[in-house]
Amino acid sequence: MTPVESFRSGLVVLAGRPNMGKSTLANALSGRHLAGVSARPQTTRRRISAVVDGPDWQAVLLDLPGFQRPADALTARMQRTVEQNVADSDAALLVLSADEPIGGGDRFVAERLRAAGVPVSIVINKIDVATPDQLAPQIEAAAGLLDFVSIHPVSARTGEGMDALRAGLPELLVEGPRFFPEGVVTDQTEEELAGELIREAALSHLRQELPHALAVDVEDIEPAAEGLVVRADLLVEHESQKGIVIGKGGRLIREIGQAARGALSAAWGTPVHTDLRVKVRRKWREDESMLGRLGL
Ligand SMILES: Nc1nc2c(ncn2[C@@H]2O[C@H](COP(=O)(O)OP(=O)(O)O)[C@@H](O)[C@H]2O)c(=O)[nH]1
Ligand SMILES: [Mg+2]
Repeated sequence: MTPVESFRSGLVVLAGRPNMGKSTLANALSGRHLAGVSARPQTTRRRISAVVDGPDWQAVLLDLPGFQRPADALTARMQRTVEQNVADSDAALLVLSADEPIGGGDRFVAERLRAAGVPVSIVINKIDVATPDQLAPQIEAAAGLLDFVSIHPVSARTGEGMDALRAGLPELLVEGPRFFPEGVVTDQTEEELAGELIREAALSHLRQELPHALAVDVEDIEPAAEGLVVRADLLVEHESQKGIVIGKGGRLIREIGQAARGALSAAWGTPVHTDLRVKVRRKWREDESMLGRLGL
């Protein structure tokens, strides 16, 4: 008789500074657009699970906000989410960027992972924008950060190195059953995904200063004559910000809606309409009940 192959599984946190490409990696590895991606600060505010299935293993990637120093009730909650998920995880991917020097921020994250005592693989992302002579010293510096299982230079954008990264995931897992049934890719609700992709669309159209002040509150998702309609409020903190998000003659909010409809239609495989309103909610970032309502 052949022995029964054991199944391996685990919660694997994506840990790193902001803007290293953690959310891009979660999307690329799961093959789905689950997490908002942008070069703006605070793109990721909540934990998003992205399931990666192998023949005899399942890794649940936990995409998280980047490690940061709390500045208000919102960022305090975000950092708490990071710390809790690192503490509860089975393993971690420490995500670094190939084109930025490894520094104190990366060492801080590495130290937290070391203290958590979980196996860590290192991902050096964005190799598409690094020169060949940048990469070798970067790999050497990364290797000095902490004990690791493996190091993967990759580009989440072009896909280079991603097969090897995926193939290395089971090494980080432990013997155990699936967390999610086969075919399920996330625990995100449709409302949460809609909020995430609308915010991504908004961030890609907005300037540097606004991202911190912007939140998306999805009111409802209903069947339309064709496909679905998503009704959502874009919350900002000041009247002046409202004008910025709406844009001249409503141009910006229309562009945001168009980008969000494209992303949501692709995600759900059905036409999606959006009904977006911009509202002022002063100090929502300090309002614990509002943060609760927004799932933050
Ligand atoms: N050139 C390049 N850019 C990338 C790559 N992965 C992510 N990015 C970009 O880096 C920025 C931050 O990505 P994101 O996934 O939101 O980073 P996170 O904050 O770590 O989740 C975005 O502009 C991405 O498009 C990559 O492999 N190559
Ligand atoms: Mg992110």
